[in-house]
Parts: sequence; structure tokens; C-alpha cells
Amino acid sequence: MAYDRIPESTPIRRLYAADEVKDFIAAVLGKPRLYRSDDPLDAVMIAVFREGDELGWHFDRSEFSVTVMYLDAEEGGHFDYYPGLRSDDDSNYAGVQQVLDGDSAGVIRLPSSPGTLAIFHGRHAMHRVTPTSGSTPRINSVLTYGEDSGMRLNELTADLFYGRTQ
Ligand SMILES: O=C(O)CCC(=O)C(=O)O
Ligand SMILES: [Fe+2]
Repeated sequence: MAYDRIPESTPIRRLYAADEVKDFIAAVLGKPRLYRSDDPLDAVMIAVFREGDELGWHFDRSEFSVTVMYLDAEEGGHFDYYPGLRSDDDSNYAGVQQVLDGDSAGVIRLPSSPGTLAIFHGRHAMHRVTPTSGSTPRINSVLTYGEDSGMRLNELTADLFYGRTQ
């Protein structure tokens, strides 16, 4: 669900609007300052994982991501990550292949409950959401911050993620 469908009065929108939260995240990441996204669709989104939904192992293009959990799936829907599996200088294809082949050494499962705020380096930490099962969906939000002002998705990505560009 895109940002423009989330009412301004909701707690998640108020959390996103709070400079204290933005500055807290900057401090955790050791950055002098962060900006909220200017994207009308992607600044904050809500993701619902229903029975069988998953997100396979991947790296993000953005350096870091911030998520807030609302509801954990009845079963599965775990966030697994491997911190620093690659770096800007070293793609570590062999290490990536090991994890893809099912080697769980070095993989961490994030403890999660409603309200969990997660900040992770998705560009260097490979991560996934395991398949969910049961009737309770997994519901969370991704909050987008960046080091540059005026962040927007390009049209291709907006269409891919939200099925529309405005
Ligand atoms: O839902 C999550 O916990 C992670 C989402 C994610 O990895 C992504 O959107 O790239
Ligand atoms: Fe990701």
C-alpha cells in the first residue's frame, strides 16, 4: 500500500513526520543528517505478506532501510540477514552462493514483535523474509530516508512496486 493511501493522522505517518525519529536513525547510522523521501508513493509503504508470500534472498540498492512491524505471521515471515556479507570493494560471490545454497552459518534471525523498529544495511547485508503460513498475515512498513533531499523513485520502479507512477 502506497504512501498516498496512508492517512496523515495514522501513527506511522506521525512517526515518519517526527524529526526526533529521523535524527535518532541518523545517530544510529552515524550520519550527520537524513532527509525524508519526497516520493508520493514510496516514502512510507505498508506491506502485507499473506499465506505463502515471501521475499527471497537479496541485497537492496539503498544503503540502509528502516522497517516497523505491526503484526507477525502465525508462522514464518522471519527476517533473516547476514551482516556485511559483501562490501563496496568485495562482491563475495562465493559467500553469497553458500547462503543461497542453504548454509545458515552467519545468518541471523531478527527477533520480531509488533512495534519492532529495524534499521539494517541492506546493501551489504543479504536478507530475506521467509515464507509465511497460517491465517494471520505479516504486516509491516518500510520507511524511506536518505542522505540527499528530494528522493524520488524513477517511473520504472514506481510502476513495478505500485502499478502506477503517480
Ligand atoms: O519486510 C521486511 O522486513 C524487509 C523488506 C525488504 O527487504 C525490502 O523491501 O527490500
Ligand atoms: Fe530488502
